[in-house]
Amino acid sequence: MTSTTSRREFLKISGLSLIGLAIAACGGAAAPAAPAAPAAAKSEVTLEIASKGEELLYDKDKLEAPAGSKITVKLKNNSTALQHNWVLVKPGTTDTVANDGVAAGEAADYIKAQDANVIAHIKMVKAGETGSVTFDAPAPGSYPYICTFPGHYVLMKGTLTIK
Ligand code: CU1
Repeated sequence: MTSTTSRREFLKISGLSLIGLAIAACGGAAAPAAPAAPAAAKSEVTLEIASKGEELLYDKDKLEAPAGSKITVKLKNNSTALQHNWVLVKPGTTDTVANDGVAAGEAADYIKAQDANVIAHIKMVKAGETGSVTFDAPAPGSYPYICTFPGHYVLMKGTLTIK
C-alpha cells in the first residue's frame, strides 16, 4: 500500500511539475524577443527647395539623397506672382519633358499625362504656397529637376543626386 500511495504522490508531484514547466515555458515564450535588425526600414529624407523671389530660379541647384531612401521634396514658392512646379526627370529628357509639358497645357499642370520620363513631380504651386511629393529614390545616379511652367525650365533647373 505504501508503494501505491507513494506512486500517487509521485504522479501528483509530476503533474504539478509539468504544469509548472508549462507555465514556465509560456512565460519564456512571452518574454521580449531579441531586437529585430533594422535592415528592412527605409530611411526617410526630406529635401526643401524654394523659388528665389521673382526670379526664375530655385534656391538650390543641387539636392542629394541616399540610395534606397523614401524622399519627400517640399517646394516653397516665394514669388508673389509666378507659378512653379518641381519635376524630376530621367537623365537627358529635360527638353522633351518641358516641351511635352507646354503642349499638355495649363489644365494638365504643364506635364504630359503618364509621362514615362517623369520620375516624380510636385504640382504647380501658386505664389506664396508650398507643395510636396514623396517617392522612392530611383537607382543611384544624377537626375535633372525642372520647373515645366512655359519658359521657366531653361533657368529653373537643378540636379538630384542619389548615392
Ligand atoms: Cu517656374
